[in-house]
Amino acid sequence: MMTPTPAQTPDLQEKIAQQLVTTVGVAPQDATLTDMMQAVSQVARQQLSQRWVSTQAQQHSDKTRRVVYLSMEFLMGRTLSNALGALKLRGPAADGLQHYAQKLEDVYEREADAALGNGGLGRLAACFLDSMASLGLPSFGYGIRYEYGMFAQDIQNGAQIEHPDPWLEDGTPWEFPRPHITYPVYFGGWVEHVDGKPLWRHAGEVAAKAYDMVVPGHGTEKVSTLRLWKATAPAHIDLNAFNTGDYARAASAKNEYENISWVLYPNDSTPAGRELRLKQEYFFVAASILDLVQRHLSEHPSLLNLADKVAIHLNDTHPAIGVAELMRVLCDVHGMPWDTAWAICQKTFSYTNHTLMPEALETWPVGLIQHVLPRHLEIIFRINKEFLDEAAAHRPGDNQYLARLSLIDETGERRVRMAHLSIVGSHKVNGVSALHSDLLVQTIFADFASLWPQRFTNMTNGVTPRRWLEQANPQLSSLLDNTLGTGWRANLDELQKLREHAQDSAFQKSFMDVKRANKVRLAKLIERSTGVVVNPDSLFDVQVKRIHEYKRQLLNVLHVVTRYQAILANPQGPNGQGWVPRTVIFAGKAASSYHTAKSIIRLIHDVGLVINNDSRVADLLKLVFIPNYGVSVAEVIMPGADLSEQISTAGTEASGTGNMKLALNGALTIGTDDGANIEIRQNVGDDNIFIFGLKTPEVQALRQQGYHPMRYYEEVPGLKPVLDAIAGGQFSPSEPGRYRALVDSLLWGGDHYLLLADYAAYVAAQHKVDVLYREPSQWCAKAISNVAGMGVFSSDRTIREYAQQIWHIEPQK
Ligand code: 26Q
Repeated sequence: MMTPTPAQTPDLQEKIAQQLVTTVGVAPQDATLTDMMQAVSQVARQQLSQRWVSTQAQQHSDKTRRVVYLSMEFLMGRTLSNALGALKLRGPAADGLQHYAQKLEDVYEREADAALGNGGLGRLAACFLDSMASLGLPSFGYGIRYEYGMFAQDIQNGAQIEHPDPWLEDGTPWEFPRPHITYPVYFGGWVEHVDGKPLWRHAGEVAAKAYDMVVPGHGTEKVSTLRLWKATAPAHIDLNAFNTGDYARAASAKNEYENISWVLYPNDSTPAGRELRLKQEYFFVAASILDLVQRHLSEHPSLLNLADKVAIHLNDTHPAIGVAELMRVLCDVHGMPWDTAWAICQKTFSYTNHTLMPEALETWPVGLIQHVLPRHLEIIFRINKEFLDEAAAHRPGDNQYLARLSLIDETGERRVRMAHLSIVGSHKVNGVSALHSDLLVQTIFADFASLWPQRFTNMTNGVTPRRWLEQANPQLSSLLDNTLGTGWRANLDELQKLREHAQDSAFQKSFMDVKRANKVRLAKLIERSTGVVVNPDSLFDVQVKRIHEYKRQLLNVLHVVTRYQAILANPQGPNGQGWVPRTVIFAGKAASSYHTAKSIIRLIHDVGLVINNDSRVADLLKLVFIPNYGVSVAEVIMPGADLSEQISTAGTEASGTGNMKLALNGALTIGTDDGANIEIRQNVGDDNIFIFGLKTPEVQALRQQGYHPMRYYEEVPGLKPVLDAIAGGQFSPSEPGRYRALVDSLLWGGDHYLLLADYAAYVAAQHKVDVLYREPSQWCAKAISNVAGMGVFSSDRTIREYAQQIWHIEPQK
């Protein structure tokens, strides 16, 4: 049994010097911050390597049951600080660097983010890896080693410009190439049936090469592995090209193979139905399944006990083709009878759904699958036939019912429904918050849920307290250490004990000092990235997330303009008490092809330009947009927020996880009755959160009875002048019509996300926020109560639930 031993520390300075000379190739006195980052990373990497080798060796000799987490996205962010934290080397590394007159924080900054994901789903996968490692769960994450991650967002004249993200350009200290772990992945061609046996005559092949990243556990010497696949030309193909001496052709052929893992699709929520995306999905799933099958066969004589030894989890439907691929491997390659293979498949797979929005549900044209994966299409058809035969026994003759259940959508161009394939192929299906899981069962998956009620369950999301509290907020962490002890890192429920301190004025003072320092840090980031100087004593009102109509950043802007107009109309403030100074902070990326989202970004900038330069408003209101939101930017924003905006139309945000990070760092939530906001309210208490607006059944009822946004425009006090100002060009004088279409989409386009219906309740809730903020001690007590209630939102709790209820995996001793 391994016990955590403090890593050797006294000679860290020397180890850094050694790495500078031997690995980085510079003299210590000449080392730049980037050189230092590389050297310190090498020191950490070596120690993690040792933990890795022993974790793997033990799992191999125990033939332990493992979980395989398949995800197209892992939004890892930076690694160095997390690695040092797990090794308990932050202090020694900081001391070591002092000898070179360099600060560890500045060294961290030289590392590029590994931004291999879009948003919530990708960051959730990264938090899950941290928790799996920290709980000592035998686990593998599998994904794609994108050469280019999430695009970098630049703002020019208020508009979003996308730049590529060449995060690997200067190499990364954190990957371990495994040149010997390479598998062929085949595409295209046709299927012949010879003596009743299918033979896939594929037309194309690429090689999948493994690159591993070590995932350190905290408070344990256990580690986990993230294995990412890079697409390359198969060795034999390369050879042929070189033999002909045609180097130019060889180079261009190389690109054709490598394009599969070239770039992350930057679409959040709306699937891009492109052939390359389908190839990406199959590419990484096929390689991962070959890898886990070969690992299984190195430990066991046959695949018959596969389901006892591995749990495969599908992070949304993006890896759903894995269901057909495992059937192909078991039946076609290993000669297993169909029924035996199908039973193994269903016992092995489980699936998480992350969205209810119909346009976000992944489907692929039958013709495209036929073209790229002809054998898989046959397998999908057989799965479908056997499934529909079984379903027909429940409701004989009900063809509409069968059409709704079918894996194939026959309305219009025939398409494969990847969610249906995932449900049928899995033994458990879960949503990501209580509300979302209930809605899945009541709406989009209702037919499946009545067929198989036991299959559907909830796993409320969580976030890792190591990155989102210990690492992002060192000052709050040390206050917690001094008040509660250090156990909260591994057992976040210990935060409950903070409740006793919520009213304690000495503790309040320390808590407010921490918040104030974090706001100063955030204010510096704002000035550096936007040029706008903001007042750290103003209320920091934060909405950070992907830009999407359902998340209603535009509703937030409507409130800002409302406040702007009210300040001008009444400088003395409501009741003559003056205005509570506010800084409204946005950040987030828009999918490059999402016009409306981009227009909202531009509107935020245009409104900000007017308000921030209006001397009548002075310090009472500022509006900023922090560019290039990502994990590292979030680590600065979360600790500096006072107010967390979670204002999606009820029933649309599956869970949210930013809401958890913000509350954990002492922000109060203003939000709708949606996703995990509901559970946050239950855990922090009704009095410590601002919930407003229509609830999900009310949204459904309003839409049903006929929603008329124009009525709200005419009747709700204050709304008309706000919309008129935006639509009339007050914030875009050089192009007065710039936001006409945006406003028309509300007034004439049906206001699909019901902004106008919730506007009055939102403005009223914002007024309550002001009233409370005038009472710093009351505000602070509620902020403390928020932190105290967040224990349940640790991803450790989430992963324990998955491990016990879905994967049946025990922590390794
Ligand atoms: C699919 C096909 C082709 C191209 C792109 C995609 C694609 C990519 C990313 C579809 C969806 C996504 C991302 C979805 C996502 O992040 N959903 C969020 O998941 C979080 C974690 O569960 C929840 O907290 C959020 O509520 C949910 O919006």
